Amino acid sequence: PAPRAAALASAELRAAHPGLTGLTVRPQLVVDALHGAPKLAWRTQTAARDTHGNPVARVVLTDARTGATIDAWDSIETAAGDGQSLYSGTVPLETTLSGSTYQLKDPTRGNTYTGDAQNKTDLCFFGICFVRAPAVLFTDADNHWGTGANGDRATAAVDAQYGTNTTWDYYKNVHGRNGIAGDGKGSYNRVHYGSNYNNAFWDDSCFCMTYGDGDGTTFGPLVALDVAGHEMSHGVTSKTAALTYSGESGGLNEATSDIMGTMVEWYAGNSADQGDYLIGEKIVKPGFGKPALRFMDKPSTDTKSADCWYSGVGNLDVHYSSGVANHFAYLLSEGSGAKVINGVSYNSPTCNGSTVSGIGHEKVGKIWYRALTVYMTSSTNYAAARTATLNAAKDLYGSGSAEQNAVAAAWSAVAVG
Ligand code: ASN
Ligand code: ZN
Ligand code: CA
Repeated sequence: PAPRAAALASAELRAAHPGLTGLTVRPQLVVDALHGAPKLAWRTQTAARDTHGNPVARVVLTDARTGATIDAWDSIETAAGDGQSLYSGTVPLETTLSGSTYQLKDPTRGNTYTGDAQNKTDLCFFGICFVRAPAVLFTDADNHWGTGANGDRATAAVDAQYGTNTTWDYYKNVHGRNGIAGDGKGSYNRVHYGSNYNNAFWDDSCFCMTYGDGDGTTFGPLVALDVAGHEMSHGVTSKTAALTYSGESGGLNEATSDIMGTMVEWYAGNSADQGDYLIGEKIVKPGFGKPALRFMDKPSTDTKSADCWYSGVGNLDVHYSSGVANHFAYLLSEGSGAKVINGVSYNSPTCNGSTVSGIGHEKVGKIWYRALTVYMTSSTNYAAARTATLNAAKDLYGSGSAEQNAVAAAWSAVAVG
């Protein structure tokens, strides 16, 4: 009977997702012709939310006469859509179908979603927020999002959601990390924060990403892939090494975000935003006066960042003391000297007159991630970062390996060690 089928199906969902809430159960009498001779069966649809708030759902098919389970399968209503982004072309999006409306929320990536901050701002003092700009979930009738232009408020949302998806995939597929916190739970994005707001930031307290639209003269909307990867990597750092955001550890915190944001951009393999060693090349406008925010091959190109370590480099703003590690990461990836990659010209000097050769950005991402998550701590400075990455390279490629030797040479080339 129906109640028995319903009880069985609910028990299955509860067993798979302990602590679920908002359970709904809907048994339907059907003729099952797919499992042997046609017979009367209960097709029971269950749905609920898990402890993270993610939707979970399962269908259980039971024999109406005997009550035996015939078949069962998970059945979350994920929909495959697409979006026209501002910077990354047309991109695939996994969304949630709720009733007849699509939501910009991805059940396959921990329910990451994107909302509209409606040009409002947070009001916070010393990290405590009294007012928060909203994140009004984007919805759509046909699951084709944005237009590729700013006139549609969903366009920036497409970039933000794509950036979160790509960052999620990079950490998961390359490093086996399940989400920013490693707990399978998605974060969320707010776009159109404030007005003419020339920044983007990660906030640990909401575990969320926020993007301004830029003033249109120095910056466009700050929703590019490397910016997304940069900001969300601040979340990864806060959950792992927790590098203190001042002094040399602060520079390493910033560099971690630049390095991993760059790895996300390379990982995406998107022809509209190809991999490079520049930060923010998509968001800068002519009024900024430079082709990117930061330049990893030669950080001093921005006129503020350090190329080489020196005693006191930790007194610089963290976005400039990061230069030493960004330079290290470029040299370790591509080597010193002049090089053109994907149409971008680089020319990376060394601080000790050496010539170094690179091992490729993929290995650098692996070494840095392992150093960050296994060896670095809140007080790691440049000397300790050298040791951390040497240990990571030893774990990954062996003691005395070419990779470990390259790590040593690249640090020496930026005057660390
Ligand atoms: N976009 C900046 C950053 O990630 C925001 C900040 O100043 N923390 O570094
Ligand atoms: Zn940052
Ligand atoms: Ca870039």
